[in-house]
Amino acid sequence: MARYRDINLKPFKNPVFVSRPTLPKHEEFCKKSKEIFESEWLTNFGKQHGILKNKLKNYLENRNLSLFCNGTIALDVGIKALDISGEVITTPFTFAATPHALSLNNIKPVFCDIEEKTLNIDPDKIESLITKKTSAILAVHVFGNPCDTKKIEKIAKKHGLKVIYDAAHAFGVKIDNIPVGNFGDMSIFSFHATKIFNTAEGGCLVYKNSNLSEKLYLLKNFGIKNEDEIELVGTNAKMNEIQAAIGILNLKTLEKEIAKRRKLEEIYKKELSKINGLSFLGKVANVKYNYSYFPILIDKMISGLSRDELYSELKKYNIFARKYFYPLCNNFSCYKNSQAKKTPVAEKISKQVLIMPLYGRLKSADVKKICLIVKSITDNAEKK
Ligand code: T4K
Repeated sequence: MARYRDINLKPFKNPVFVSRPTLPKHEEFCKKSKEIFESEWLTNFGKQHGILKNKLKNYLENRNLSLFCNGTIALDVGIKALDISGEVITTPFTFAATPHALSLNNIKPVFCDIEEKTLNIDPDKIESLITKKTSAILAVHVFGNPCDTKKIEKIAKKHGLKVIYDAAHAFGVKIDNIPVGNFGDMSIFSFHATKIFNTAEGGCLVYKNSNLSEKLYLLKNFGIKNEDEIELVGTNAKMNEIQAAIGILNLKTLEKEIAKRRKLEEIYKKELSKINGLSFLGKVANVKYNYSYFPILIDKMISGLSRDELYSELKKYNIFARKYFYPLCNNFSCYKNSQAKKTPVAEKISKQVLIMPLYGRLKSADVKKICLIVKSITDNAEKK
């Protein structure tokens, strides 16, 4: 029943982006930055860095934690610290940073197909990709939906492989009440402006083996052991004091941000649930979600409308949804030999997925209006 096609909806006055950074109160930030200015200490493991590190250890319930200038460098350094080499099995349905961090370490990413239910790497398809050169599995908790850690780690144990989780989207997520970073050998988080918790740019690693602490420190600080000794080839991956200060302030409001997003997701689901050919991701039991993204899937065969058509129509209303993750990593020209055809589920999903705007400052009324616009676009498609 087409009921929405004739509604005259005006475009949003200002662009509605897929995400907007959570920001601390400006006065609070000014106070913090005054403290930093007065200390005349801007980076290289300063006071704010120390405070944030301790707060995050508590929040993530992990005593092994290292801060970084961004999530990509954290992953790069983590791969080096674990001495991973040869081939690593990973997902093609992720941001470019995931396979690039492997390639930049001369490791071949071997792309494994994904599960339709979670959009994460399909554990049942991992074993057939293991060769003599495989040294690790790099799984991604896509959109904050946790991977099947039990199955992945069972396979890893059987074959003597390391497990790294790219938890860039999963800060604040818990599985069976255990913070998501406590699985596998190591997890990376991104604190980019668009993430649920941000330090403008930034990231961290949490890891199982405490013996890695010194190596990680050296790898992220030029390999400098002391003024007389440079022990290894390291980079500059340190988080600075301004980044850390933003993190300290944003951590205070994180749970509120998550709660606001949960409410907005409920509105989206209620309003969009009856559209033919439009579906949402299922939730995994016993998971505390962080509501970092709101993905929808559009099946053109049923809705009469492709994801690309919906994406373009939304733009006319000043709504900038995003096609995460399209193109698939194994369709990038630099990974073309990896044959995306071997990952049919990922191939299909990458053409159907659309991430809708979701952030705490978005108003309920705006989400309702976005839903009305989606309904009118899909109604029009049905009419054709
Ligand atoms: N692993 C995974 C699975 C990842 O998704 C990512 C990053 C990483 C690793 C690497 O972590 P980092 O090295 O980034 O810490 C964005 C983010 O830049 C990227 O962090 C994120 N994933 C990816 C999924 O999304 P773009 O190219 O889409 O960003 P951009 O600039 O188009 O921003 C998206 C929207 O957000 C804009 O339309 C407007 C809004 N925005 C953006 C910024 C930067 C704001 O409102 N304010 C801002 O400051 O990659």
